[in-house]
Amino acid sequence: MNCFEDLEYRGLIKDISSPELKNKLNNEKLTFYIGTDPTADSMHIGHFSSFLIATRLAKYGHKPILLVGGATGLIGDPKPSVERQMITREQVQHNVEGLTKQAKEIFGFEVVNNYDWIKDINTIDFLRDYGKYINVNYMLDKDIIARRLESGITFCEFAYTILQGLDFLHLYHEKGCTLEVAGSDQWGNITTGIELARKKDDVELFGLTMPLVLDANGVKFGKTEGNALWLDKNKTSSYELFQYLINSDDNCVIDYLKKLTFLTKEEIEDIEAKHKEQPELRLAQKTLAKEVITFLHGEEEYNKALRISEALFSGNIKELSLDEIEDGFKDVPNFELSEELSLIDLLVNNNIASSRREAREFISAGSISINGDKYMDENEVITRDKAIENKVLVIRRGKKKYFMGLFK
Ligand code: 383
Repeated sequence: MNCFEDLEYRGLIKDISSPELKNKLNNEKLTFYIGTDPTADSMHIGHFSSFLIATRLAKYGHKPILLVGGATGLIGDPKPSVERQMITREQVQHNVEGLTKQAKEIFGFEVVNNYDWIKDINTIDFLRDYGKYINVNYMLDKDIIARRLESGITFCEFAYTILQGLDFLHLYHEKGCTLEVAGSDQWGNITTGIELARKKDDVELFGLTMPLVLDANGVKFGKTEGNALWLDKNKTSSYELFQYLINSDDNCVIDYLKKLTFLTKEEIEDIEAKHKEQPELRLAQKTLAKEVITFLHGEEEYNKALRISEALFSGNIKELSLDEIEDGFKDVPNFELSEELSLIDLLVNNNIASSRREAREFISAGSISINGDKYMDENEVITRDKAIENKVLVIRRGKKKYFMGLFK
């Protein structure tokens, strides 16, 4: 399979700026770039699904440049619905540092910051050197800008696309970059760069966009209720990521394997056949979790996530370290314990049971276990030595309800 066929097989091509790009990707070594704005200090899994194209194209001999938008982050790429909240320069700087470090660590490619070349362009030069080449009518035709005309758009955000366009031209001049890659929402910005290069320098630059990765409900991949899945493992633990990936819908998981892993077509087809036969084994989901977490955080983190999930499934809590328990039970109700107390007090004081009578019922029915052991004696006293590493009690009520008590 050649490079373009591989991208097509994986469903990674939404639009290309010219059919010629196909041959170029197959027969030449291109320098290309993909960018992100510093709206947070970590990328999330949605960025990952796009940025992975860098590693994929590098395997075919193309040269990636990753761009962090220290300048564009101060302006804000217009969203289809509303104007963005401005973020402070300090916040942008902090985010640039986080993203730069992360991009280098995860992908290992060159990272550039557009603040370095945009900060010194003065207003007159900006308007003469770039503004003069971009027709407002042309800008108004761009999908996102057109969608904002009703609700309103400031000049600040309106001008954003020209900055991204001049980045492309800058990287062409400085680094011979001839291709910009991105998710499909960036088509309008990519074509501004192509337009600028054509008009100003009479050269043809190229663009490629990828479709957004969606889940079974048509929601963006990685959007969980409330929170994003961050690539920083201090913000989203490997175990949380594992949970998300392992729960992928059967109808999407093969698509995710194509888009988010480097498994070959043959390997994916083999998994697909086995998965169809016995979906309950969740082979496809397990492979996805393994590939993605290993790529992002390394094999050790993957093994840790797997260990936590197996221990929680089998109830063998004592096999886990304190650190692993904290990862695995981050979201369960937790409380502090100052001294030893009776089992009944433990349950009632911490709202595990609503009354002493209910606590007794839970205990005699065998519904209470602590650190994996069933507690059936209502006169039991809970002492520190029952805690894992003398610190933590994982209390389970019934089949699924967990609580965590921590000795001070
Ligand atoms: C800035 C200056 C450039 C080139 C790109 C940029 C950032 C770009 C943008 N990208 C998104 C982001 O930062 O806003 N204007 O969150 C996302 N990307 C990638 C991908 C995606 C896009 O970082 O579709 C999802 O992740 O392109 O929404 O010179």
